[in-house]
Amino acid sequence: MNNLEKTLVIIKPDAIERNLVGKIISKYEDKNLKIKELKILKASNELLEKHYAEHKGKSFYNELLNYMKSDLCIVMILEGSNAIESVRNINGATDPLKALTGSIRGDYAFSKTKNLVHASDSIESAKREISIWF
Ligand code: 3AN
Repeated sequence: MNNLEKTLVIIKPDAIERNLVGKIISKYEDKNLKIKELKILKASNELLEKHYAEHKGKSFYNELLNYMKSDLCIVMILEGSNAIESVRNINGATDPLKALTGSIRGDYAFSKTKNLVHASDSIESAKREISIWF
C-alpha cells in the first residue's frame, strides 16, 4: 500500500455524549483506515498537558483541558494509505464554520473547542501522540 502511515485519533467527550461514535468510526473505515488500537478512558491532566503542550498559554488552553478531562474519550490508532492527511480531511477544519460539508466537523460540530475529534497533523506528531496515549 502507498505511504502506509499510522495516526492518532481522539473521539472527544462531546461525540460520545451525542451518540456520534458509530458514525465517526464508519467514516474512517469507509476510507479503508484500519483500527490498530482502541481504548476508552478519562484522560488525566498530566496526559493532556503533554498532548496539548504546543497550545500552553493560548487563550483557549484551560477551557480545552477542562473540557477534555470532563468525561470519557475514545482514543485510537488508525493505519492506512496516507492516514494522516486522509483522517484530517475526514475530520474537517478546526473551526466548524470553515469545515466542509461531508467532513465530521462540517456535518456535526458547532464549537471550536467541542469539535468532536482530534487527529495528528504530521508523522512526527503521530509518533509523539501515540507514545503519549499508548
Ligand atoms: P486540530 O484539532 O484541528 O488539529 P489544533 O491542534 O490547532 O486543532 O487545536 C487543538 C484543539 O484546540 C482543537 N481541536 C480545538 O478543540 C481547540 N482549539 C483550537 N483553536 C481554538 C480556538 N481558537 N478556540 C477554541 N478552541 C480551539
